[in-house]
Amino acid sequence: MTNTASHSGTYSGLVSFRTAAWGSARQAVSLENRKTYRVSAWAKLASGSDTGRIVAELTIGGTNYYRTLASGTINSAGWSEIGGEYTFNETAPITSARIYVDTAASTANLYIDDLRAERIETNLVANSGFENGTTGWQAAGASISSSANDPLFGTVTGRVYARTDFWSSARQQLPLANEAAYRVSAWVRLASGSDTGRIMAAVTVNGTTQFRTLATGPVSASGWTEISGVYTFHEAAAITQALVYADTTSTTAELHVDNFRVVPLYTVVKNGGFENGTTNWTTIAGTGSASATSPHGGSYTGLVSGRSYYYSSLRQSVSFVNGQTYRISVWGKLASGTDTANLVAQIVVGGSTYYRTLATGTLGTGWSEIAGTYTFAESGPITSASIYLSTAASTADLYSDDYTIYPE
Ligand SMILES: [Ca+2]
Ligand SMILES: [Ca+2]
Repeated sequence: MTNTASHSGTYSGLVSFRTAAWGSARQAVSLENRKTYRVSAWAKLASGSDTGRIVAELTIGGTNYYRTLASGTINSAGWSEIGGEYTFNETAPITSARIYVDTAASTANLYIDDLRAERIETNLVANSGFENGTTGWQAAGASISSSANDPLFGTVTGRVYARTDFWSSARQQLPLANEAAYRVSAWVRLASGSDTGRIMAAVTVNGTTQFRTLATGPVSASGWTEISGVYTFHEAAAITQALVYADTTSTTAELHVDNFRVVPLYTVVKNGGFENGTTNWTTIAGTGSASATSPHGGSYTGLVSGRSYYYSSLRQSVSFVNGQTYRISVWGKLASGTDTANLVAQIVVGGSTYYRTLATGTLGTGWSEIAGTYTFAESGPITSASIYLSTAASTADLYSDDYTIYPE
């Protein structure tokens, strides 16, 4: 540390005798895969000018990886801020991480100050609190404005008035994808009366508009309520356009809307719908295939035939983080009979193998969902894991489709 030059407070960091551009002061931090971070730092060189970088050194499965989180020009003339947002998209959980500021080429003495990294959610909705007026929003069957009456978050809220029908709303176009899951939420209040409020998506699929209810909740004039839920699109084809909005089910009363959030969730299961055949899957004690016979979603379903044991199944290696809560869903059916079915995680902790039932339900000859939430509470890190759908006793042919497991 030095007090000869600081951006704020009395001290700044000083890295001198730098033998390489990566010469830096590093700090161990906790960074999570699939999460978005807002990073910033102030930096200055003792001489010259160069690209300054905020870098994360990640350890994943014993190997180090380097990710440039943000970069910008820094020089000796004065303090410059480097900043940006970065989402980690690694193939496995980040087991440890360090963060630091370095340069692209310069080895001049490097001053750094106010290095920050904070986790933020990726909200796809722009101007989600209407603080920038109606920018990004379009009116459907109503007039829209931002209103300083009745503020909830910030200084204004969205106001949807002169509503001609229950679907009259402020809408925003978002890049939503089929077979992807989203956590949606919005705060809503009516100017009068009460009703059921909805968060809706009008999605264009094969040239036709489909209306999907993403979440519902009671709304009224007596106070603000939050509508929230998690929704996964299972459309017949790709979504080519999507408009998201909050509406009601019958009233045309004026609607106030604030903090509209649509956050993408990332399933840890790959090819969970078997649309890429049995890629990513292996079969235990049976014959696994992707069958085109009455899939639950898309064109194919997983099928295990010739099952010699109740645990005969399609399996996939996945990454689980101890302490993390996961939202689980899989659809299954049997070729005959009924039985209890369990979505099981086989995990390795401290060199020992354990079996955890993530969700349980009953399967028959029609499609049923096995769903729930599960939080791992192990004695140490989960070093490897696989998941599979098992029956309790039946050895009938087992169909399964649309596996999703989302970290909450
Ligand atoms: Ca607001
Ligand atoms: Ca499928």
